[in-house]
Amino acid sequence: MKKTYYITTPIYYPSGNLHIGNTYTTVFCDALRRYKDMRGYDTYYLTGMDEHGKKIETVAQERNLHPIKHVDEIAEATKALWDRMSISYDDFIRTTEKRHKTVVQKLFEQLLDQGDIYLGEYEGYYCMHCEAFFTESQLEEGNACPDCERETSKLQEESYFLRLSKYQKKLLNFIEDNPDFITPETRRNEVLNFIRQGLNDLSVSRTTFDWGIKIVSNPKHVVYVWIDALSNYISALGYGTDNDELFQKYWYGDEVVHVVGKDILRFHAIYWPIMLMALGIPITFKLHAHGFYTAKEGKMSKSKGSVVYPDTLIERYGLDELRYFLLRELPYGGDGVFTPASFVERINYDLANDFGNLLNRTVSMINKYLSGKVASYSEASTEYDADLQTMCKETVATYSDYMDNLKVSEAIKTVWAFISRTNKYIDETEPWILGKDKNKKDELENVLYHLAESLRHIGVMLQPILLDASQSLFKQLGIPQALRRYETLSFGELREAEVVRKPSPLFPRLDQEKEIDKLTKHLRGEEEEPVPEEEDNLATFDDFTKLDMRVAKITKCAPHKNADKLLVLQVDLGEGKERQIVAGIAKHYEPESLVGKKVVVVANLEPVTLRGEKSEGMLLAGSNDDILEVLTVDRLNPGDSVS
Ligand code: ME8
Repeated sequence: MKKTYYITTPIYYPSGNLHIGNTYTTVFCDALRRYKDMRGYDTYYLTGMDEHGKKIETVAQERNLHPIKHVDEIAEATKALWDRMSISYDDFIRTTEKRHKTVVQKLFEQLLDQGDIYLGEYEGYYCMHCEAFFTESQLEEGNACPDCERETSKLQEESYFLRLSKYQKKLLNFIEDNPDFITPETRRNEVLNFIRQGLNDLSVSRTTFDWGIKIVSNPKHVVYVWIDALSNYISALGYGTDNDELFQKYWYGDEVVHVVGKDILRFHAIYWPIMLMALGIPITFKLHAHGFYTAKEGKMSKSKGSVVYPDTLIERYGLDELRYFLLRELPYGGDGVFTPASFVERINYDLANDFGNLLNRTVSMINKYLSGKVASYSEASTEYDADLQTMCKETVATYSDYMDNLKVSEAIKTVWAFISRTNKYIDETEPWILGKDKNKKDELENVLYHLAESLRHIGVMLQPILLDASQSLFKQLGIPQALRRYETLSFGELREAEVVRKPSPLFPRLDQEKEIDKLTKHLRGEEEEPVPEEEDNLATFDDFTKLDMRVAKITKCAPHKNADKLLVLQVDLGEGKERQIVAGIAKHYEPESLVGKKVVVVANLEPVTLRGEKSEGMLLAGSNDDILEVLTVDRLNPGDSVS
């Protein structure tokens, strides 16, 4: 029987589009899940959305939508994002689903009946963002929330409480007896210190708003959003229902891992275990809290325009490039910084130069010197061979150890050290010199075999990280399916292979300066700057005819959710399918006033994503110091050409 592995991400708040922070956790869990699959585990990956609470209700109100409409939209967009990112989740739980609500209501009543939850009164300061109460002494200056530094408001209300104090000792003992329950160790110590200061009972219901799960025995209360949210890890498995097979299999299985960011450690390390203890459910999970991605200037902030969204990065640079960066740049236990320069440099140095070039050179040389065929294995004959083989073996062991211990960045670094070693092997063995001497054919075969076999190992180890590149490597080297499996990682397993005639670069090199500049501007929400006009910078007739300008009818138009200056338009170009265009004209037009207008569009511009919205074309407009006017036409029809 296979061992089981159940891994979860936090369920994210649908307060806006997800950024690279949430993306990191999701990709991190995806890589671990794929790794465990490769190691022969029976795996289950859960993610989802945390859709209740005052904060979500407020965001929906601001958008003039019923909360359910708002969360439906974001949940769909999130699933679409995960699909685009090939996230291998098995279930996407939403806390507004009936299957979840029923479980939460049931467990709340159970805790109430048992006396672990009781009715009392709360007086304190409430932070809407964190959905948490604080006492006056806990507040920062200006009555600010100690967690997020936003302003809190004073509240007094009837509330249910969970008896944390009753379980304090038991929890402390549990954490002390299970040194690997919380990782990294620094986080574990934080939790221990916090508990040792003493736990106050936790307010677990709210009466000041509606958007939540009602308490069955007293429906003027809704369940506190964290009690609601934490329960997802078992409600999704069917806990407490007639169909709890998944719960029996995975919760009581071999490994259960909750991955969270450091911001929500306390909820998972204190409230969740205490809820489980009170419910009589064993704490089978391990908790891993990772660090945060920040911008260069510090915390990513919407108002400063430093929040990075994954969409453009994937579209312009590729999924593997983003996965690699995210997983590599955040060290175990630490934080990471996203800057356009570090992102572009990682692509060029690590992916294109070190890794991509190694494959490219190897395939080219096997074609040039051995007519495309990798010869069968012969024993290590030089010290270089021996050294490479030893390092290959050690790399597999270290990589596996790191992955087993959730040290994904460290695992990747280990593989890259081996990539560097393999590149060095080419310099040491100089196959181009061996190729000139007919008597050195055996030696040359041996060298190229060593390169191909090393690359096979690299490809297998990178399968959970680089989804397309690892498969392309196998294809280009002609590695059969059977030898792409982890169990075959032993130097010499590769017998023979036929490489492709023409290697294709795994990662195209980027024009570094240009891309850093482009990305920086994009993140700031600035449109591409026009090329400065110079006197001798005349456009040729050919330049002009390259532009495909057409009439388009605007069918819909709305403000861009993440940028004040932009409007998002749907246009009909007579293509049978509408296109979306993002235009920087929000200061000059009310969105509705444009609907129905026939405008001129450059239809063959390279598509771009502006603040998360795809734009497939450009509107023509004229301007002077006072006005900006979109060019419109009268008698022409959508699709008619303009020249
Ligand atoms: O806290 N760097 O949801 P949330 C890395 N609904 N990871 C980051 C990050 C950053 N800058 N920003 C966010 C909630 N994250 C609750 C969870 S679970 C029962 C309920 C990731 O949308 C990280 O995993 O605020 C963090 O813990 C999570 O997103 C918070 O997501």
